Amino acid sequence: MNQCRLRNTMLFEIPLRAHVALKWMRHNKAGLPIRQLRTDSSCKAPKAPAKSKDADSLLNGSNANYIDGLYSRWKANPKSVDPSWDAYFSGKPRGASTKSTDKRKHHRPPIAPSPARITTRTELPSRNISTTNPVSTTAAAAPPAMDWKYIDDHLTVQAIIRAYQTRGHLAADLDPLGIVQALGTTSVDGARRNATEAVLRQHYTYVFNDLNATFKLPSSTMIGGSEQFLPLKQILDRLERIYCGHIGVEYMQITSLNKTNWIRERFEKPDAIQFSPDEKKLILERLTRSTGFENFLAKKFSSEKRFGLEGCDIMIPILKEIIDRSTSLGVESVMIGMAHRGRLNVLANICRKPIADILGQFHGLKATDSGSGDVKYHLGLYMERLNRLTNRNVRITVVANPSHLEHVNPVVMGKARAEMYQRGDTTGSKVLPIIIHGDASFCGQGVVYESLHLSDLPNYTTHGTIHVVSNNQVGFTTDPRFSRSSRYCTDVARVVNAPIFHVNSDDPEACIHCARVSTDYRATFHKDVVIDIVGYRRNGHNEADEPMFTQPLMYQRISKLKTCMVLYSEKLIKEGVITAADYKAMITKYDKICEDAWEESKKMSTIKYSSWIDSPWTAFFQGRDRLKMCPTGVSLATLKKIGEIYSSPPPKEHKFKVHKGILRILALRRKLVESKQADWSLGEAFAFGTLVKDGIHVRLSGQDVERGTFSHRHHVLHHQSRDKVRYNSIEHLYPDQADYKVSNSSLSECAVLGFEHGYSMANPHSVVIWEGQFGDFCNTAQCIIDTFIASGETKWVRQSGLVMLLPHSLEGMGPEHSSGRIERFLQMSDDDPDVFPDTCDCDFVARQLMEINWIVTNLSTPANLFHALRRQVAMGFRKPLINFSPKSLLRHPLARSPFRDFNECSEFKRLIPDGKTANKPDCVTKLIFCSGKVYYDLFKEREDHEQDETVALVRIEQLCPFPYDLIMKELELYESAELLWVQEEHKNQGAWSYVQPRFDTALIKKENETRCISYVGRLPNSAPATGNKVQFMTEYKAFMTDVFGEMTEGNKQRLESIVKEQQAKAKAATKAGNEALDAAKKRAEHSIKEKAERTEEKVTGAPAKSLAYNLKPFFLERILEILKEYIQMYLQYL
Ligand SMILES: Cc1ncc(C[n+]2csc(CCOP(=O)(O)OP(=O)(O)O)c2C)c(N)n1
Repeated sequence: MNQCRLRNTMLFEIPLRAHVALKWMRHNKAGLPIRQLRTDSSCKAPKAPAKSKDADSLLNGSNANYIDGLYSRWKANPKSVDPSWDAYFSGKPRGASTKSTDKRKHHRPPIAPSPARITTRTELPSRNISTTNPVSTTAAAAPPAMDWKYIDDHLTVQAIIRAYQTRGHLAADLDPLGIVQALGTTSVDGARRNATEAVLRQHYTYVFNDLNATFKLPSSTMIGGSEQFLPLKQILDRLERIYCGHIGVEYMQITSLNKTNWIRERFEKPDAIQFSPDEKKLILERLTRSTGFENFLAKKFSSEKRFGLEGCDIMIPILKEIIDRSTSLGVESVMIGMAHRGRLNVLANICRKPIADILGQFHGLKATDSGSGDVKYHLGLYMERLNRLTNRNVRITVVANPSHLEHVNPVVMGKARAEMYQRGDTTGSKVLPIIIHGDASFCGQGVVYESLHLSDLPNYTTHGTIHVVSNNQVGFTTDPRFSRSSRYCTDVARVVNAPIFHVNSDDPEACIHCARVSTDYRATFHKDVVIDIVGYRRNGHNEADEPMFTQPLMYQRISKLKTCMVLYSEKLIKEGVITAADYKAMITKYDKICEDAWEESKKMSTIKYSSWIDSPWTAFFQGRDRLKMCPTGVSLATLKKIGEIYSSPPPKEHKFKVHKGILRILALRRKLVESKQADWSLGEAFAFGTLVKDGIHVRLSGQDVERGTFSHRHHVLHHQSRDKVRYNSIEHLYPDQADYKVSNSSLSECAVLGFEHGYSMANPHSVVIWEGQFGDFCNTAQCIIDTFIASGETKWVRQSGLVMLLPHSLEGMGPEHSSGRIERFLQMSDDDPDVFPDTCDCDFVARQLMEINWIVTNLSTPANLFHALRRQVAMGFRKPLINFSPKSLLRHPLARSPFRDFNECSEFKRLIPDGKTANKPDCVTKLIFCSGKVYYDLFKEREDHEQDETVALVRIEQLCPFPYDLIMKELELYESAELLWVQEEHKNQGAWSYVQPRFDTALIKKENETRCISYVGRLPNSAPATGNKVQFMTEYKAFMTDVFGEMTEGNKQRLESIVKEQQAKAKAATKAGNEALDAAKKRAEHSIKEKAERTEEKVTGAPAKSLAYNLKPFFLERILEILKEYIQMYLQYL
C-alpha cells in the first residue's frame, strides 16, 4: 500500500501527457518509471474499471489509482497539480471537442510531449483561461462522465468501508435468539447481506453494477491484508463477515487513531480469527465444565436459587482465556467483581474453589465462626493457584458483594489500585481487575457511570479494567425496551472511549477472539474495554421463577434452542476436530468430578464463613494479640520537626513561587508551632506525618481535599507561575517515610467512597480516608455505607480501617450544609443499648472496639483527631471510623490543643470531663453531656450566664462504642446534678436517640440512682436545619435559654457592656489603622517621589515625574496589603 502511495507521489509532478507517455514506457519495461508502475505481489494491478473497454483509458489499471491520488490533491488545492491536470479535472476544454455530449465516452486531454521532451516549465501546455467560467461551461465542457463515475465509485467504496467500520455493528448477527434483528432483510447488491441501507446510510446501488470491478483499498482498512486492490464483491463479503457477523465491533467512537488502527488490525486482517484444533478442544472442554456445573446443580437442587449461567455459559471460557492470556503477559493477581449470575460457576471453574465446599453451602449447615454470613452467591473468595497453561502462579480474588447490583465495581477498582500500589505496579501489568455486569444493571445503575469516570484519573486509575457483560437480554422480568433508552446496554462505556465488542454467545470462537483482543488491548493501552456477551437466560430470573408469565415468546424460542455446548460440539465433530466419543468422554469426566464432590460434601457438618474471604490478611493476624493497643502519643521532637516543615514554604532549591495568602497561613502555623499549640490542620498533619514516619501509607481522597473545602488544609501548594508544579510538605518529612497521597476526587460520593473502601481492604498497614465535602452529601453513597462499611465485617468476615470524615454542625448554612446525619450511623451501630458491658475487664476499651461494627466519633480537639487517626493502626484489628468533623472549629481559638496532648503520655480521649467543675463537684447543679461543636457554644453561654461553677460540661468524643465506664464516673462525680443531653441537632436527629437508652442502661446499673437524662435542643424536624438565619438564631437562643435559663438583668448589662467595649476597641483599631495607613501612604509617596527623581535624574537627566508615577501604584498596593494584614491580625486578636 505504501508502495502505491509512494508511486503516486513520485509521479505527481508529471503532467498529463507525460503520464500517457509513461504508460507506454511501462510496456517497454525500462527505467525507473517502469519499476514504479510494475505490478508486484504486494501491490496487485487492478482490473480495468467496470465499464471501460478502452485499453488506453487513463482510468484503467493502476492509472486509476494514480489519478485517484492526483484528484484528491487537486480537490484540496487545484494549484498543487500540473496545470494540465488542473484543466482536466476542472473540465476546462483545451483542444478537445467541446461538442461531445456522450457522457460514457472518455474525454481525453490533448497529447503532450513525452517526459523526455519536457525540459522547462515554458514547454508545458498553456491553459486556456478564457473558457473556464463554470457558469458558462457548456455540456461539452463538463467533466467526462466516465471518469467522474470512476472517481465517485472509488469514493463510494471508501464510504462503504467506513460505514461498515462505524455502523456495521448495528447489523451484526448478535442475538442467538434472533429476536433483536432479522437477518438479510435488505440487500444493497442483490446478495443477502446484513448491512442494510440503514447501516450504510445511502443508496449506493449505482456502484454495484459490476461486482467484479476492482477497487484500490484505502489505507483506512486492512481487509485486503497484503493486497491493495480487491474486486467489489470481495470487499463487501469481507466487510460483511468482519463487521456484520457474530461480532459487533464498536470502536470508531475512540478518538485515538492509534487505538482504532490497532483494533482494526485485530478484526479486519484476513485470518484474524484463527483457532488450532487444540484450542478448539480447550474451548469445548471449558464449555463442558461451565454447562456441566449448572446441569449438575439443577439435577441436585432443582428449585434452589443459584442464579445459573445457562444461556451465557460461554462466559467461563471467556474468563479463562482472559486470565490465561493476562498471566502469560505478566499479570500476577486477578480481581473479579460480579453479581449473582453465574457466580458459583466462577468460583468453581475459574477460582477452582473445591466443588464440595460450594455444595456445602446448599446443605444449610451451621457456621462455626461469628458473623451473620451471606447468601452463597454473594460470598468472596481468595485463591492462589498455579495456572497450568502458563505455569505461573496467579492470585484470583472474587470480591464479596451485596445484592445491590454494580456497587461492587468501585470497590474492586479501589482494591486493585491498592494492590498495584503495594506491588509497585505503576502500569497495571501485574494486577488485572475484571468486572462482570448484568445488562439491565450496567445501563441502569448510576454507580457504573461514576466508576467508569474514575478509570482515567491519575490517582484512581487501574490502568484498564476488563468489563464483561453477561447480557441475557432481560432484567428480572423487564425487557430491554422498557429498561433503557440507549441502543446497547453498554453505551455508558462510550463516555470513556472504551472499545465495545458485542458478541453472539453461541459462537464460542468469536467470543474467545473478543476475549483475546480485549486482554491485549488492556495490556497494550492500559485502558478499559468491554465485552458484551449477547446471550439469553434459559430459566427464569432464578430457578424458582416462571419466565413464561412475562416473556412467553422469548421463552418459546429458548425452549427450542440447543445449548452452546451442544452446538459447538456438533461443529467440532463435523470439522473432524473431535469425535462424538471424545465429546461424551468430556461430559462424563466432569460429571464424575461433580458427583465425587457431592459425596465429599455430604461429609461436611459445619461451614466456616472465614473460608469465604476475599482479603484474608493472614500475615497481619498471625500471632497478634488483637486486644493489645499500641500507644498513639509521640515525642515533642517529632512534633517540632513535622510542625516546622509543615509550616514552611518549599525549600529554596525548589524555586517555588508561593501565593502570598499561603505564606500568611504558613506564618500563622509557624507561630502556633512556636507556641506549642496545634489547631485542627496541625493536629491532622501531625497524625499523617507521624503515620508515614512509622511506615504507614496514608491516602486522603475526596472532593477538594487537597486544599480542604474550608481552606484550612492546604496540603498541596501550587506554583504561582508554573502549571502543574505542586509541593506537598508531608511528602517530604523523612527520607524513608511511607507515601502520603492526598487527592482531589471526581465529584462522586458513591464511586469514590466505594473505591476508598476497596483500597482500605488491600493492606492493613495503611490509613485510607475519605472526606465528604459536607457530611450531608454522603447519603448519595448510602449504598456503600450500608452494605459494605457498616456490615461488611459481619457478612463477610473481612475488615477495613477506612476513615470517613464528615463535616457536620449547624451553623446557619441551610438544610443541606449542616448534617452528616450522625443519627443514621449510630442507628446502624450494632451494640446493644440495653446491655451494660463488663467495664471491669482490663481490655474493656479494646474489646468494645473489636466487637463493634464501626467507631463513631464527634471530636472537639485537634489532639483527639490526632489520636483517633493514629489509633486506626494502633489497634490489633481494623475498624471503620466515622468521624464528624468541624467547620467553624477549624479556626476557633479555643479548639486548639497544647503539644502535651500529643506526647507519649497522652492518648485518645473517649470522653473529656469538665476541668473547671471537677474540683468542686458538689456545687454543680446541672451535668450537661454533649458532643462536638455545641460544646464551644455551651462553654461561651455558660460564661455569659455566669454559671461556670454550677454547670458541668462533659464532652462525649466517642459516641460509639459508648464509653460506659467514663460516663459512670461522671454520674458518680456529680451525684446530685440534674442530667441533660444537649445537642444542636433536631430532636429526631443527632445522637439523642442513640445515647438516651444507653444512659438509661448506665443509670439502671448505678446503685441508688433515681435520675434520668433529659433532652435539650431543637424540636423534631424533617429538615436537618433551617435555611433562614433569623430563625436559626431564634432557635439557638431558645435552646440555650432552655439550658441556662433566662439571663439575669445584671448579666445582660454585663454582656452588653462587654459587647460595647469590643466594638469600641474594633473601631479604635480601624481608626488607628486608617491613620497609620494615611501616614504610610504619604511617607511612601514622598519617598517614592524622591527616589524616582534621584534615579531618573541619574539615568536621563530628565524630570523624574513619569517614573514616580509608574512606581507609585505598585508600592502603594504593597503597603496597603501589609497594613490590611496588620489590621486583620489585630482585629482577630481583639
Ligand atoms: C440496586 C438493585 N436494584 C434492584 C435489584 C433487584 N434485582 C436483582 S437481579 C435484578 C435484575 C438484574 O438484571 P441484569 O442486570 O440484566 O442481570 P441478570 O440477573 O439478568 O443476570 C434485579 C432488578 C438489585 N439486586 N439491586
